[in-house]
Amino acid sequence: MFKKILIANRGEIALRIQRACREMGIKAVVVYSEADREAKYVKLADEAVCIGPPASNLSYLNMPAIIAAAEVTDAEAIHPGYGFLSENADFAERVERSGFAFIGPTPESIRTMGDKVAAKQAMIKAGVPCVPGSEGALPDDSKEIIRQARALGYPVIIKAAGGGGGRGMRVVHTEAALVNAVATTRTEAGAAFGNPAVYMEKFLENPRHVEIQILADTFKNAVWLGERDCSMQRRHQKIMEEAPAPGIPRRVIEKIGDRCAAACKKMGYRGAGTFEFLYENGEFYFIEMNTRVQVEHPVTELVTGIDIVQMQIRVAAGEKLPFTQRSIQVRGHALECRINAEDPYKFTPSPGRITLWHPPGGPGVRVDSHAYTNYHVPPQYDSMIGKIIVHGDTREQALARMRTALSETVIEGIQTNVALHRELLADAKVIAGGTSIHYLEGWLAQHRR
Ligand code: MV4
Repeated sequence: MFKKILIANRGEIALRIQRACREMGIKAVVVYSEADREAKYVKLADEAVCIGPPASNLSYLNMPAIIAAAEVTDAEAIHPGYGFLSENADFAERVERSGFAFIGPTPESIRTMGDKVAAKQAMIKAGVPCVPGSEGALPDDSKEIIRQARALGYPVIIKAAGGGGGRGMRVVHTEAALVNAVATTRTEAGAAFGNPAVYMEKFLENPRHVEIQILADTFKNAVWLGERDCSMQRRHQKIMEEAPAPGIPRRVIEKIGDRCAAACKKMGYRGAGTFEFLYENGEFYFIEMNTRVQVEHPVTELVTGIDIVQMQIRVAAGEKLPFTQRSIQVRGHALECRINAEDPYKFTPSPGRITLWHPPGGPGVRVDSHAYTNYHVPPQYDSMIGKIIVHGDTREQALARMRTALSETVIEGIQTNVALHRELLADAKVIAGGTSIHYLEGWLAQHRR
């Protein structure tokens, strides 16, 4: 096992990774920008290295500075967390070429999944069901594009191969709009991602977002850890997640989960990963794969009892997964509410000093946050300041625990979305479960004008 790991991230995930290290007897080095100098998780780390000014480009995205920090501290491995450099294949490659272990998949896996056309082709080959669409990237020939859209039936969606997470896509409702939409998406994709390739899919109008967590080692073992429902989102920012996904028959999920694990074995995937699906009318359709630990990983940890970050570290150190698929059980229900420092109406960031921080507690309540009274939320980064995660024997108990947790939560000095979570947990459709990816935006239009 590693003796020392460098954490190339900030905020709650930097603290989360540090906790995994400490439990495993591994020293944790954090890198930080000048804006995070006073953060508590920086003080808690065994060692801390300032890597640059507040702007991410000059600090958390600064590859030479991060690798130099690993060199001077004698770290053996680098954990990239989520966001920042976590899905940058060039970074993974530079980390490995510099003689460190990258706590994540191979650069090749990251590169394949970063190209959404290549990712989809890999899934089709591995028997994972995908949204019906173009076979690979669209050609230049307008006639052929029109023919393919007719075969699918409108509406269709044009997506950039270099996009993902909601970036670089356009819905097309009529043939009259098609060729122009493809051309515009291509131009935008070329400018934004340096890759003008686009592909087409049938547009699913009212799906849920359900994702499968997987873990794979370097001995051809791969398991899936159940699913998460992440449909509660606004502008591609998830705010609440849960596991398991309410109302989906177990046999349907099991078939998909087994396909995901099999795909990992076939691809020689290593580490933690997430297969994202759209779920509509009882069917799963793969859309993208994430090659990092995700913000919402704790709901899976609470229902399976498996520490996903520790498993990432073990697999990166060349250990075998310590369990088989048969031994993995999903127990009870977990919910996560993301706490954002933001204006509750306009959703603009609300950085500044937290003058009072009272996190909730009690049975089945977990808070993953780096915040504390007097912590200054810097304006340069994501507005998420923490997550409240609850577990219960049933979904009803988890909902009740989350309501109690939110009622105990006091955050003063900045604006947050805590009140929004409280209102959503009193909504009949949310309580019933199984709302689509469009539910929150519709709810906001009705309740927040
Ligand atoms: C789709 C779709 C409907 N049909 N693809 C948005 C994020 C990216 N991961 C893929 N996305 C979508 N792809 C087809 N064929 C609808 C979305 C989508 C969405 C997906 C997941 C979560 C939230 C979303 C919000 C709007 C659109």
